[in-house]
Amino acid sequence: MEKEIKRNVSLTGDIKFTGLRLKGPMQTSAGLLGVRETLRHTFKEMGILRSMRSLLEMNQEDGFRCPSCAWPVPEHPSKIAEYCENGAKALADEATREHIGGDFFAKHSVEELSRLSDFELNKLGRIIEPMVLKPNSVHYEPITWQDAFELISEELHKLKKPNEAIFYTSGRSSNEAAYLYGMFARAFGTNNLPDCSNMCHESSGVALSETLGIGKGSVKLDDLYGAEVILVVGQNPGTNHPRMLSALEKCKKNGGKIISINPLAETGLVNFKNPQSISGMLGNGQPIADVHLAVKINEDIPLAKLILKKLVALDAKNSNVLDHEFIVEYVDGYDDLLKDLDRYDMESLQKRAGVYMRKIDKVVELLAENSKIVVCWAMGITQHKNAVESIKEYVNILLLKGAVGKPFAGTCPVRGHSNVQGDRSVGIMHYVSKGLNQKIQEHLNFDPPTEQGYDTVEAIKAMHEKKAKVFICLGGNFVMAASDTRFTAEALQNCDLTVQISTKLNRSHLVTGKTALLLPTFGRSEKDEKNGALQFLTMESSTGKVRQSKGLLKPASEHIKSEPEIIALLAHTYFRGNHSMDWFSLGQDYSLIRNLIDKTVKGFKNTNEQSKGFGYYLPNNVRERDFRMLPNGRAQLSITSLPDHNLNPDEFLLMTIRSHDQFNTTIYGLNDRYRGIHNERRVVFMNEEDMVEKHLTKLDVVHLHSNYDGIQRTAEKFIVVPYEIPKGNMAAYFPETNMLVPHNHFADKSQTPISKSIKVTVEKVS
Ligand SMILES: Nc1nc2c(c(=O)[nH]1)N[C@H]1C(S)=C(S)[C@@H](COP(=O)(O)OP(=O)(O)OC[C@H]3O[C@@H](n4cnc5c(=O)[nH]c(N)nc54)[C@H](O)[C@@H]3O)O[C@H]1N2
Ligand SMILES: Nc1nc2c(c(=O)[nH]1)N[C@H]1C(S)=C(S)[C@@H](COP(=O)(O)OP(=O)(O)OC[C@H]3O[C@@H](n4cnc5c(=O)[nH]c(N)nc54)[C@H](O)[C@@H]3O)O[C@H]1N2
Ligand SMILES: [Mo]
Repeated sequence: MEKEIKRNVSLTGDIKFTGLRLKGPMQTSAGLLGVRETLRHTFKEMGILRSMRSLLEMNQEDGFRCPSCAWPVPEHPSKIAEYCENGAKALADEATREHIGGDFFAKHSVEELSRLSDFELNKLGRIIEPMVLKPNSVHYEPITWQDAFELISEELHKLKKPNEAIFYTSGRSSNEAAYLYGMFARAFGTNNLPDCSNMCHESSGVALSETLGIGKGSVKLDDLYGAEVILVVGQNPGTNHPRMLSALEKCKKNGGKIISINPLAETGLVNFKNPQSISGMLGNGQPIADVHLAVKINEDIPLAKLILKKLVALDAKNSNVLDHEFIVEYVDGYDDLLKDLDRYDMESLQKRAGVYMRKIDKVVELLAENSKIVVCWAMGITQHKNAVESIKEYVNILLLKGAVGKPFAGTCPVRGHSNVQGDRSVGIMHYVSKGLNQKIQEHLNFDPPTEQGYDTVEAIKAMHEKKAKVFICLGGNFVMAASDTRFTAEALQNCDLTVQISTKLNRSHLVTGKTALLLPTFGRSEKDEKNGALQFLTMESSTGKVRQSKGLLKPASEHIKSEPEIIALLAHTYFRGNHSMDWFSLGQDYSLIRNLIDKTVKGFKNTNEQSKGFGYYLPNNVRERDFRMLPNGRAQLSITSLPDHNLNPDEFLLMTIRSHDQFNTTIYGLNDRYRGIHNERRVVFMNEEDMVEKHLTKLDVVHLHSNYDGIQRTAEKFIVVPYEIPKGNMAAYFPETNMLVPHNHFADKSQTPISKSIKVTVEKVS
């Protein structure tokens, strides 16, 4: 038995300031500056020729899908630039020429590496050979692939129950890899399949399933082009879904109106210069939002109730404001909703929302006069205690307007990771789907488990309590992405084995179980050839379209493997040929995986052929106004309650948001250009009146504390930046602030951590 040591690893890296320069928020997004930034990042990381070749293939018919967000690609993509600045940064990040392997890890211990910041860790480059961290060591050392698979198999065989293993997925994965992974977990005997959706759009899945019968959005890209009104709620598309701005611009050109609902006036929504057109690059740009409602953090429910009340009042005068025909034919709960709305008075709702009445009236007018309405939303809505109810309120608006299941109208939860929706579709979920289980029995010939597994927060708790001992991650940076960094770190360190299938180094490779494995894999832009045949992968966009993706770059090293092959070989080693599925062959020819997906997953059909070109749409009941999967066969209006924050007088609500130079926990750079922040991430945005009350001045340094259930959590050292943000609200970047999010406080029903409304106090550092 090897002696076990306790490793002294840092969860933050050495905390240091990097030299903040404040320039004030920008008025315009994208444009020439966006193009310049794109080229600067890619040339530096990838070299000029490789950059130009790959950028021209990104999102094109026969190319690879952008590894950044899940925004769909138009049928006729722009030949110049069907990518955005941040997509190009994602590409540069994975296709970097910096590499690390055995020599590097022999020189640097995990303890030493952990003192680097997340930005510095990511810069080290691609991991190019499998590595193991043994229980008695602080240095990773090379391991052969076969030994790595044997080690995992052995640990899995040692477990008393299959539920002691957990299989996490980040939404970067392909349908093929995710399917194999989900099926391996089930064949092994567990539904412990938490994924990044649990921290992301789980609330949307729950709210939409309960109201409309499917946990996905209903609109297609063309619906946005022709919509009369689009609400963009709790989302920052200029940074996180930049190609969406082209769709919003198109909508406006067709006469549509855009309403932004957000505590911050995010730059992308204020003005946008389309990099796909010459006039866009050189002209003055296009204002995107016609109305901006600066709602207070997590006061969307009072705001939506106020809008609903006003629409109902207008309808009482002029009965064609609501779509009564649609309501009578398809909707449940109309009378109850009206009765409930009567309980609230308009003035107190407005006060809570913190938005001027005349602006709300402008929005109500637009909604009253039009019926082709789309609501888009993202993390500003999904990461609160009452996230599910907030989404349901916006669905109420759509249902009363009949703006569901017809062209140019519907729901648009804007997904995050580029294939998070596809991973879910093909079976990455902790709950049990009876339909899928039946198909597994029928076509894969094994009995899948029937007991629900752990989601993300339950997984952390189980590892903390030592009920789970093996933790495998298909992508992601779990320790930094999850809430309550310290608690999550303890949970991981309690495991016997943690396995990370990754492209680049991150803190989850340093904060590990007793034994840790690092299995390096291909990025999406890399060419995947097996036995002389070029393989492709498939992904599903935010609007439910399945499309193929073919990499073109030479892989970072000959010693790395693709995700499907890694999973297939692991399963092959674990079962030793003693299983109904031919795991080995599946990892060699992905068309075989797609055949199984077609046979077992609802909606997938002839994917090998249909995914070619621009792909095919999966069926979606809402598009057909088919609500038969709901209890009464009807869409459901919802009655919600007002959020109760129960703030102490000295507490603020803090939202943890993304800067322009990051992809989740991957930090590309230190600027948040649109918000005027340069060369620093440790900033906290505050309302100037709040600063006066707290005796704080610009550039003061503060600690942030949260206090839940008597436990004080602290994130140290943030520079105060005065900003236009509602009074009582603050913003700071994640993952630096994840320390503050209590692991046991999450959204009702969806269990998504409350990353956008954390109660905090500020303490000035003397
Ligand atoms: N470049 C880049 N692209 C990305 C990502 C990335 O990190 N970088 N991440 C990907 C992923 S996984 C995801 S999930 C998406 C995330 O995309 P977003 O959801 O746009 O990301 P956040 O930065 O979390 O932004 C949340 C927005 O909600 C607003 N907000 C916060 N609280 C509230 C509220 O209570 N009400 C309302 N109405 N608004 C609120 C904030 O001001 C902010 O504008 O982006 C994806 N795309
Ligand atoms: N406070 C706070 N916390 C949050 C959020 C928030 O808004 N606020 N947002 C939440 C959300 S929406 C999400 S989705 C999660 C994100 O959580 P995760 O999905 O866990 O995190 P990522 O940062 O996307 O993971 C990045 C790592 O994935 C690996 N990687 C990159 N590309 C590939 C690939 O192609 N294959 C494989 N196998 N690995 C790859 C790299 O090693 C990289 O370091 O974070 C959540 N956490
Ligand atoms: Mo996400």
